[in-house]
Amino acid sequence: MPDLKLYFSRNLNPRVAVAAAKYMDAPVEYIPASPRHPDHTAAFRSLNPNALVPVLVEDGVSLWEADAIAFRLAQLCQPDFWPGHPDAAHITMWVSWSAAHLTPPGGAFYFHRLVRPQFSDEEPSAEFMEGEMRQFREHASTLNNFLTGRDWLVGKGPTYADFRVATVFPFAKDAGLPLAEYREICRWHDQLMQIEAWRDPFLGLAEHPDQIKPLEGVTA
Ligand SMILES: N[C@@H](CCC(=O)N[C@@H](CS)C(=O)NCC(=O)O)C(=O)O
Repeated sequence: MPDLKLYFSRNLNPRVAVAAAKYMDAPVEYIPASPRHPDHTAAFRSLNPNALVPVLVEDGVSLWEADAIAFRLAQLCQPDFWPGHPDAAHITMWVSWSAAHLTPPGGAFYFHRLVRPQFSDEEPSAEFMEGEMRQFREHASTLNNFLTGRDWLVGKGPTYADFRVATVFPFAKDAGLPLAEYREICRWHDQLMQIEAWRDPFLGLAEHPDQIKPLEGVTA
């Protein structure tokens, strides 16, 4: 097994990568990171030019984007979680669909209700949020209809499709997303929440330090 370091924060996309790594019991070292802290951004760009987490460093080589990280960890640890699944193309369909359609409007609510207030009072316009809500409802309906009569999105057990499509759902209540209106989504997500890696991916992981220290394992 290669040496694997997973840089994460407790936000939306790193949450998915950490949940996938935990679910597959991947032997990664979890390193809390704050790539947007002014003291860290320059150094972090040597790991990810976008200065974002998650990043997986495998034997010194960086891989960024939660989906690429889940794909690689599945290759190493549990191929049928994605690339080795007999319906891998369907899993990729959901990964792609959620990135293009469901997660952006859901993410707008996550960002403006939960993240942006931590550093800015500048509210988006009501028209903008209404448009995002319309988009969210349209795609949530698609998902809700598809889940009718199905336990999981692809095949008979959880795959990365379920994790990725559910990206914003753990935050739905606090972000003001009307998830309760979608019965099938609630049923499916309650089932996902029974998986400890999804329910509480950060369990046992180091907190982000109050005092920002030099970034572990990185030389700027
Ligand atoms: N497309 C990227 C998005 C990564 C991203 O936007 N990361 C955000 C968190 S959701 C980030 O690093 N923000 C700074 C932080 O969390 O400290 C992915 O899917 O991995």
